[in-house]
Amino acid sequence: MKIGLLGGTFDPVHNTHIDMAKEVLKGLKLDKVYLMPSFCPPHKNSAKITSECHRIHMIKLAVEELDNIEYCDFEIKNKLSYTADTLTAWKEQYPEDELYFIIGGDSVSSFDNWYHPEIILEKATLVVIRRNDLTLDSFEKTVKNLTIKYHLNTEETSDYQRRLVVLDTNVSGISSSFIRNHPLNECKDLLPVAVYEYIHRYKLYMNEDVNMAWSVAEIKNDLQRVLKETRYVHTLGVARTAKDMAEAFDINPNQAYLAGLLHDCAKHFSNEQLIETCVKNNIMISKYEKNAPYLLHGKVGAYIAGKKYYIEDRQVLNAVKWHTTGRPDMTKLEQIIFCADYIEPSRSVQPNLSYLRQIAMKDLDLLTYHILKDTLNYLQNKNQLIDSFTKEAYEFYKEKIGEK
Ligand code: DGI
Ligand code: FE
Ligand code: FE
Repeated sequence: MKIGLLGGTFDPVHNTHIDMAKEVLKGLKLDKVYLMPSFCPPHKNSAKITSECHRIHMIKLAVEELDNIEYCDFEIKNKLSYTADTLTAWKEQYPEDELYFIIGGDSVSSFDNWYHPEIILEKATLVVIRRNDLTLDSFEKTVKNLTIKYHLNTEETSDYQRRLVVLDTNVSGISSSFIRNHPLNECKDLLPVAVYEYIHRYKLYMNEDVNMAWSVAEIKNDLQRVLKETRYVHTLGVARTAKDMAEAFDINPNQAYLAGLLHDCAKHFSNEQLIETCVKNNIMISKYEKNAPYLLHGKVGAYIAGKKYYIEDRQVLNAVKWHTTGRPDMTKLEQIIFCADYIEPSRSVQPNLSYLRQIAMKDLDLLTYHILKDTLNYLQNKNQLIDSFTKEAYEFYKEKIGEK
């Protein structure tokens, strides 16, 4: 077997690692390329390194859907920290394997100072990845010096030992430390999707001095990614309508826009996912919600807005939480999101829409009342169980407009 080995700490694994593995696999026609995290002795510097199990898990996620690129535990299992030892042990266990040890162009200058470089070169072909933007004279010089010093062969030959191959590639020059030191949402394009989500879920690399907040533009991008297109268009419609209404009723339009954007941020969750999220995070599920789990997308949406998008504004989170059922005595912001959801421009099937849109900027309580009334009618016709909050909200606003 012709085997490529890509070593490193992988803290975290990122797209450049994957691209390097792909280029070598294809370029040198190897059978496999292994991503092999190095063993870090527990006493050495380990506080700074992310726990081994996270690093391994991320590699497994990154290679999951790739052919012939795999995770390899050889160094970790055998507690090997030096490449020379690793390659020696590998050749003892698998003498038939033809090894290719892969390093980035930036590591080539320090290679001479590695532990027993001559052993490495005896056991494997050294594959040096050159990026297309890296045409440093020093690179050529270092390669030349290594070639002379270790009597390396740079030509294709049947005797693969003591060989160095420079592979010209298009891979980009990102590093793990860049990812560790930047807000995660700026690193999205640098990471396999599953790795990005894993880092987010386990809150890895959450540096105090890194501002983790998402901009409105980033939230929009993310919603566009996760929601179906019609749902995303609806979301933009609610945000815009809520902003206009906020201006009409004299509350903060930015807050309304944000709440509108986020109100259905958990709408793509399945019923099972909604329930699972509630159970895992101690979010109470009422008997109505048990009966119709999609009602939970408000509550779970508020949770996601806080956890994923780092929204801390309680008023915004409550507007998201209550947008489906409503509740008695809502804040103006809650009423606006509840109503904007119903009347935004892409809605078309609800009855009375033109009347509701007419009064939308004039009388918020009247609008709320009509929407609750129409919703109750609709649900009664469909023989659906009605949430007690919806009912109570209706009674509350019926009485409130009666007083006027
Ligand atoms: O998420 P959207 O589709 O934009 O809108 P939404 O969050 O208002 O959800 C709309 C659905 O929720 C609609 O089919 C009516 C339903 N709904 C609202 N209140 C209740 C309800 N369904 C039940 N079973 N009980 C309620 O009290
Ligand atoms: Fe909704
Ligand atoms: Fe909605």
